[in-house]
Amino acid sequence: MGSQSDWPTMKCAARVLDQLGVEHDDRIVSAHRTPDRLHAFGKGAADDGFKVIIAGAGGAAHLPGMIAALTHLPVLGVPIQSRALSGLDSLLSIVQMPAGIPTGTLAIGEAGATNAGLLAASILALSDDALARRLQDWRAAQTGTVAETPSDK
Ligand code: RP5
Repeated sequence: MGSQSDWPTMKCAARVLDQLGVEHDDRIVSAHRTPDRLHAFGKGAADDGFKVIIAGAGGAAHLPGMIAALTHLPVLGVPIQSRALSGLDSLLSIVQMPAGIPTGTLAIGEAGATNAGLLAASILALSDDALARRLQDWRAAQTGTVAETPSDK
């Protein structure tokens, strides 16, 4: 993620990966404030054993696209809900990538972070049958939480 301030949102991705038993490494890498860290991380990610990268950033959200420019690994971008423009700035910064450097773009905020975790797990599950079963179980459990009728709690 681009900042410590992104962590409350990006925790949602970490939480779902924990639930699915997927190992993850949570880091702050800012495209603007730590460009050398960004370059080293993006260039080294594949050799360092990463398989999928979830990049959350807000405002002028260049982090996902810049990481995608530096690695062939799949990059999933999460637009953080910014204070000034509610995340529309983040969304547009991430989604409009030029042809040739794909960056998957999720929804703004916590839903996007949760779904980025699930999507990363789906990608990893293509070559991990046990994870595929855990993912199916997770989805079934979610379905089981949805009541057929509303209640006054
Ligand atoms: C981006 O700037 C970060 O991803 C964050 O969403 C936004 C604001 O960062 P802070 O000023 O809160 O550190 O780089």
